[in-house]
Amino acid sequence: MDDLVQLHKDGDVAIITINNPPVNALSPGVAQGVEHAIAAAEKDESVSAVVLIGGGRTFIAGADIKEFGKMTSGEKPRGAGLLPLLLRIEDLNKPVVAAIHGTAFGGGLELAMACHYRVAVPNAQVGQPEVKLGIIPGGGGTQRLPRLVGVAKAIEMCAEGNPISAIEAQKLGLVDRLIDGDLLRQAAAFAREVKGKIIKTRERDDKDKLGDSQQNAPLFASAREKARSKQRAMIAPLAAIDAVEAATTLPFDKGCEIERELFRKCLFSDQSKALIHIFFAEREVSKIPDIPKDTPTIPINSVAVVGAGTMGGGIAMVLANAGIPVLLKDADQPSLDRGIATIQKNYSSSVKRRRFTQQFVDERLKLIKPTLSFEDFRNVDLVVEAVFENMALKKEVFARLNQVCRGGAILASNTSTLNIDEIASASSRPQAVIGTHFFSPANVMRLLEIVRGRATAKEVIATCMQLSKKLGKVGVLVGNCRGFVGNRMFHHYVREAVFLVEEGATPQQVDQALYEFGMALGPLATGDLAGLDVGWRIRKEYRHLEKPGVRHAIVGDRLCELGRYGQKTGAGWYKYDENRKPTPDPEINATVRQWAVEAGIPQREITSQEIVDRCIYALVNEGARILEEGVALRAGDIDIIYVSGYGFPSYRGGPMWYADTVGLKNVYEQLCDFHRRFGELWEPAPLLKRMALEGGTFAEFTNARAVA
Ligand code: 3H9
Repeated sequence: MDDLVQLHKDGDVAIITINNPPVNALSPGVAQGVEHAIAAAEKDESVSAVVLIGGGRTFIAGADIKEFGKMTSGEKPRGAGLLPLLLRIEDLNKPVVAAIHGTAFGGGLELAMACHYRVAVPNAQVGQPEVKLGIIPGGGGTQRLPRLVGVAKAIEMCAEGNPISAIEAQKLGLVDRLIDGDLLRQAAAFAREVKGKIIKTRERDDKDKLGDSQQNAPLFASAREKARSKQRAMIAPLAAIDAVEAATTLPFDKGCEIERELFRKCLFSDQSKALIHIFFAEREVSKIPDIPKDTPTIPINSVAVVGAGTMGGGIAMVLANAGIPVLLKDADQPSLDRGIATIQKNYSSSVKRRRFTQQFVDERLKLIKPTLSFEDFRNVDLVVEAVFENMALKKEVFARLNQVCRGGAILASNTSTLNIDEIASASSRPQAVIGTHFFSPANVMRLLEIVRGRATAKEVIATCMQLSKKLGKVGVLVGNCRGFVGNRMFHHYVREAVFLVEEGATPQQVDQALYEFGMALGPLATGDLAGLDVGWRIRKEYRHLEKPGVRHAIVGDRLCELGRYGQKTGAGWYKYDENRKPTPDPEINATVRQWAVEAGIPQREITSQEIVDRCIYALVNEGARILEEGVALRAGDIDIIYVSGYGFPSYRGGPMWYADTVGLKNVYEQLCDFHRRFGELWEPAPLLKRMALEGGTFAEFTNARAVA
């Protein structure tokens, strides 16, 4: 056969092995290779059964996602499609057994379902994750899956995209046998058991599990309702539900036609392009040009966290959840006790919500050891400082760490805005110092900004990048500047949100417009959640840097002066009940309006479009400066930061991808208009201007000096 697919024989069983590392995606040539092997097995009279298996670490992770971009840009598809192969296998008069390890995802599961039997190792995973890429299964998955697992489970798997274990798959009837031990040998033995028997009903003809319209109607109705609320504004989940519904009302071939149509509609949508961009960008973030994959790393077997507040406690939980012992330090016993009590409370609510079992939580809690003494830090491999955001205090901590920590230990700061080089200057080993900026709540948010200081050693960076994966985070390397990437951009976004309120919009109007754009939470509600005093304190610290004559917001400070810090004080832009449920506060809206009028700010009607454009383009313009300065490695890195840390809708691909989608020329023209109307804060970033005038996209932009 060829390189991608091999055929060999084990007695009377033909073994077809797919070898397309790293994940055996169905790249051009794979389907043909399998088809040739099937044809050869059919012709060979000494073959009585076939096993289909993946070489390397997995069965088949699905269609080759790289090919989708080519399809939508009009390139002719290379190689045969998957559908004819599936029918060919199903029609073969010798039993075909799919032997699954690793993952059978997307087209991989579709291929397995077209086989007559499936066996799997218990830790294998199977699923139809296509919706996460903004598409739906396109190889009959929405038609065969309900026939195998029933309508309710098929809707869930196709519309939500989460995989299930082989153990669950066996209970559902999707896997025929679980195999402990040598998968290939036992799959061949299974094939011998079933050879010569009447081949199990072809899945496409089987209707037993499809239910009737009366049973199914409430399932589809509730699935649609759930998709509309949990996967807000996304088209693929609803399309997946429509396709599964077609399986219940139409013959198999017609159902496949409907699936195909919906698949194409989704594939050619902006949402799918954005989500595929996010898929690859998330994998790209770990590639750092001057830090090769084989850079040595430092084993992290124990960690200390300084500061048992909200962030420190959350970071301790993240580490413990990954099985790493943590020392949690605070300055005095009451603060430490409060920190530990909060951790216990958070864990018990996870048990109540069934996220963790009691046993898991008990084990994690044992890993977190409270301490009041830096002396206990002598043997730890990593320290994460998470004290109050104050330079003098941080420097004091780093000077102390320098005294007590062993040589080779990593000294990390969870600062969200401060200069990492200045923090490092408090120690005599700046090469060991790095920023690890977790996002609140640290045990929930996926983003970890990893801040490279001037002297940070490559091993230290490689170790933190590796650790981020172990912690279930997406680590993004950024350069050192005030606010790094995420908060530096966010500052501009919130600035515009507050300006809009000062000019006549209500906080609710601003938040609603951005929520409808797709943000998880509006900027003002986010401020209330994070605490308005945080920004207030920072603004006061940096007030001396404000340029005279440049507009700065006034009403945010005035709210804080009234003690309205947000959720924690029961009032901010909104008022909150004891369960922190927000309601608009007409009184404060009127007061804010009065402050703005007194400050001489003209009042007017503001549209949702203006709210979205001003807030999102403020992000984009600053993102362009960040890219040009090399504070981020790639536009995709900024997108990942925003999607995984700031609630930016993944189906819009992140702010930089969104700008590319709108067209940089259009964005630039809008920025010029804002510049004319609102002054120098809107001066278009030079990179954006250049690209708008000369052509180009952020996605293509590279900066050889970035984050080096
Ligand atoms: C589909 O099947 C549609 C059908 O219904 C239609 C049929 C007509 N294609 O994630 P990793 C690359 S849609 C191309 O770091 P892990 C990935 O980019 C597809 N490339 O490893 C990376 O490359 P690099 C449905 C792929 O062990 C490398 O493999 N399937 C694909 O952490 C390693 O990836 C999915 O959505 C692919 N399908 O996780 C599954 N998959 O080294 C998507 C991976 O250059 N894949 N690559 O950066 C995954 O969920 C994870 O990759 C997986 C492995 C769990 C498999």
